[in-house]
Amino acid sequence: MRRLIGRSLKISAPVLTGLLGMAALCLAFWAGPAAAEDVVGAPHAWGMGLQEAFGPVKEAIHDFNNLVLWIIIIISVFVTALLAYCVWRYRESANPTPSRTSHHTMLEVAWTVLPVLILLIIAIPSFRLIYYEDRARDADITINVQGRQWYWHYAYPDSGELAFDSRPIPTEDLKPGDLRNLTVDEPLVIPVGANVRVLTTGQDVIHSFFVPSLGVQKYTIPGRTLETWFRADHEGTFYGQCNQICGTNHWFMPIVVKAIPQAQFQAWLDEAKKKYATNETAPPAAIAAQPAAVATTQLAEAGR
Ligand SMILES: [Cu+2]
Repeated sequence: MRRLIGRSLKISAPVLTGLLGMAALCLAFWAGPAAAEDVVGAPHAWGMGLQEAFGPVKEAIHDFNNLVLWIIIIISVFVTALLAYCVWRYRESANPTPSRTSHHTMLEVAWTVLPVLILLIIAIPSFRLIYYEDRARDADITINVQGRQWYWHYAYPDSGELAFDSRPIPTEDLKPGDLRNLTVDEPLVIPVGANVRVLTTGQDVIHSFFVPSLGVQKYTIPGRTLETWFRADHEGTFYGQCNQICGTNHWFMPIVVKAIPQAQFQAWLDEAKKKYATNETAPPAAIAAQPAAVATTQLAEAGR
């Protein structure tokens, strides 16, 4: 009996995890879908699941997430039911003389082989997704993304010297309708429906270019160039943030991607080439005013 109880207790931790997961899932369904908004690709209050997909990469991520979620649900339900049955069937009053069995070869082979098979079922689409995200096969446009402390620098190598900085807008300067902590002065503009190759580098420390609704996330590492890609299948505005701890202002490194029709994009390119012809930008006043704090942070990071 003790052995049986001990074995039951061993599987109670995953059960607890499963139950908590199911509770979170129920809450997510209860919270319901996002209200219709003018902007797309942004977080919203009480959002519990993944952000809505607006491109093929994010759709592939959703598919993989759903597959794993269903496997988790099935395992959680199975283990919970098995545990409940054992507790009821082998309670002391119903089973006063417990079995002394300590090994069961077939059972032990089964509970080793089955998890291996489940892991294989997860691994194959997982690797497929990693390679799908890895690089653009038929890129229509290339964009260089450089993470800097603490803003973004975008360059369009297909369009000569076109490059500009994208800096966050402080709360006090927001206009009506702007999203707090997510709005920038100069968004990254792309043509809708185009496969966008993204080449990332870091200027100072490691940042991460992350736009959840487009399914793009890549480290920006000093001295290295990494590749990924995305496509926006809908016109709109898609918000993201640096999601790699990169220093004092890490929390305030928003990303805005604007997808516009191809014809408008050409017009924007012509305008942008004139507008950003002199790409001289001063550091933001807020950062320039706190040199001591920044230096302390950099020292602390160097010590890590
Ligand atoms: Cu960063």
